[in-house]
Amino acid sequence: MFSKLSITFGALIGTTSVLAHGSITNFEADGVHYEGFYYWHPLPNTSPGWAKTGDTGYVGFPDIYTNWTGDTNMPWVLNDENIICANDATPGPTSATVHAGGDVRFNWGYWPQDHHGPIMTYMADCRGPCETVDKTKLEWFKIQEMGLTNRTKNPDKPYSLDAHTNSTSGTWAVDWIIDHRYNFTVQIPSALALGSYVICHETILLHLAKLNKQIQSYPFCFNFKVTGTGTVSPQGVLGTQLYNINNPAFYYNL
Ligand SMILES: *[C@@H]1O[C@H](CO)[C@@H](O)[C@H](O)[C@H]1NC(C)=O
Ligand SMILES: *[C@@H]1O[C@H](CO)[C@@H](O)[C@H](O)[C@H]1NC(C)=O
Ligand SMILES: *[C@@H]1O[C@H](CO)[C@@H](O)[C@H](O)[C@H]1NC(C)=O
Ligand SMILES: *[C@@H]1O[C@H](CO)[C@@H](O)[C@H](O)[C@H]1NC(C)=O
Ligand SMILES: [Cu+2]
Repeated sequence: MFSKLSITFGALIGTTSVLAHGSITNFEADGVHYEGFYYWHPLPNTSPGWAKTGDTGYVGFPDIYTNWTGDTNMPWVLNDENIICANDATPGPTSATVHAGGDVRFNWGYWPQDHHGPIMTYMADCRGPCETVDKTKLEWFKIQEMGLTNRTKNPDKPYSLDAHTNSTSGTWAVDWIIDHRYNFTVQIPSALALGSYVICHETILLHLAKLNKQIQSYPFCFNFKVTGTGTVSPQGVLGTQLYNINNPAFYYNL
C-alpha cells in the first residue's frame, strides 16, 4: 500500500493517498451490471458484494493510520481468517447470475502505476445459500491466474518505492488492468456444476515484498448463482490454507 515515506505523506494530506487505490467498483455478468465497492461508501443494498471493515478492502494492517508499529513483517495475514474476503467480511445479501462458460467483467475503477502483482480468481461452493454461509468453511478452487506477463523492464511501469530509488518493473497482471481501462474479464468454467458460489477476485501486491516482506492482499468477493448443465464440482482449499509465507513469490524483487 505505502512505503513508510508515503505513510508520512499520507498522514499529512489526510485521506487523499488512500483514494489512490482501486477496488471492484462494478462488474458485468451475463450482460447485467452490478455495483461493487467504492472507498468510504457502504456497499449498495443490491450489491452481491461481501461487506468488510476498512476503507480499501486491503488486508495487511488492521489500522494503518493509528496502529503503525513499523513492523512490516506480518506473515500472519496470509493464514488469518481475515484473508477470506478481507477483514471481518460478511456475505453479500444478494447474488448475481452467470451461466457456466459465461464471462464476468470486473472493473477495478482505478489502479496506481507503481503497484504491481498477480491477479487471481477463486470460487467456493456455498453448498446452500451464499447469503448465510460461514466464510471459514468455504473451500476455494482457482479458476484464473495471471502473474508476470513480461520480464522486460518497462519505463512505463514505474516502481518508485524500493529504498527510495526510482526503478521500473516488468509487466504484471495489475498492469494489464491499467492498460485495459481497469477491466479484467474472467470466464466461469463451462463444466462447473450449477449452484451457489462465492467468487473472489483479488490481487496480491508485491511491490514492497523484497523491501520489507510486506505483501498486500486485496480480495473482493461476490455471490453468484451459476446456471447451466455442468457437473464438475472441483475440490477446494480453506481460505486460511491457500497461501504459505515461504512461497518464493512473496520475496520476489520486482
Ligand atoms: C494494534 O496492533 C496490536 C498488535 O498487533 C493489536 O493487538 C491491536 O488490536 C491493534 N489495534 C488496533 C486499533 O488495530
Ligand atoms: C515486453 O516489454 C518490453 C518493454 O516494454 C517491450 O518492448 C516488448 O515489446 C514486450 N514484449 C511483448 C511480447 O509484449
Ligand atoms: C525519482 O523520480 C522523481 C520524479 O521524477 C524525482 O523527483 C526524484 O528525484 C527521483 N528520485 C531519485 C532517487 O532518483
Ligand atoms: C470497461 O470495458 C467496458 C466495455 O468495453 C467499457 O465500456 C468501459 O468503459 C471500460 N471501463 C473503463 C473504466 O473504461
Ligand atoms: Cu499503495
